[in-house]
Amino acid sequence: MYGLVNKAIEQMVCDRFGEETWQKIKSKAEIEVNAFTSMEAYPDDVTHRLVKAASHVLDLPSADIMRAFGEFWVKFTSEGGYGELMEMSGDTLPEFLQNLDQLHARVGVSFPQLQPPSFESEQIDEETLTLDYHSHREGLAPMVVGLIEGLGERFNTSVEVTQRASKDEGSDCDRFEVRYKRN
Ligand code: 1MF
Repeated sequence: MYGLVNKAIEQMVCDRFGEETWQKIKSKAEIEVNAFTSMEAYPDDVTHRLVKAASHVLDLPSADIMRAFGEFWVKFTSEGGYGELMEMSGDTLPEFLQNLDQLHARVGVSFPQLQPPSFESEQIDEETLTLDYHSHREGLAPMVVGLIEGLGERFNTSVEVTQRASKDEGSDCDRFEVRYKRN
């Protein structure tokens, strides 16, 4: 994934636990580089190693870290140079989710090494939608829960996310049910 993702992990850890903890995590993950470069594509393994090492050092389940990271990513990108991209992608939670593929298509024009996921949402009733998440990558479903929660905060909307199908359990994609209400 692009270094931007690893930089966001670094930022989240440093904000919450400080620089020293980040150094521990980096060393545990056997990361040799001093600093990640946003626009360089790194092997996915680097990101996975960071999450695993953080789980070990912080004594938290990997899924909790990925979920917190998803939430953090929404703020990080909105405030860190991608605010316009985020604003273009919708004014409400359901609208934003509808436009996610378009958002990734925009990023992919400039950054061809992007391997964008694909999201398909279906409105069930006024307060419920389902979201199918297709990715080239494995094991990121907990991050998607956090991303939806982060979008809930962005749009002042309470969300309750339940995973309804899982690629780990043989489904062709992960599926989430999202119950939401604007505050
Ligand atoms: O392939 C990638 O490197 C990649 C990186 C980040 C693909 C997708 C994403 C974003 N996505 C991460 C989790 C899913 C990964 C997967 O299943 O394969 C989160 C998508 C998302 C969901 C809900 C709300 C907002 C979301 O993201 C908004 C977004 C997405 C991408 C970027 C910014 C905001 C982005 C911008 C520039 C990038 C990389 C990603 O690369 C750079 C950065 C700086 C200079 C040059 C290139």
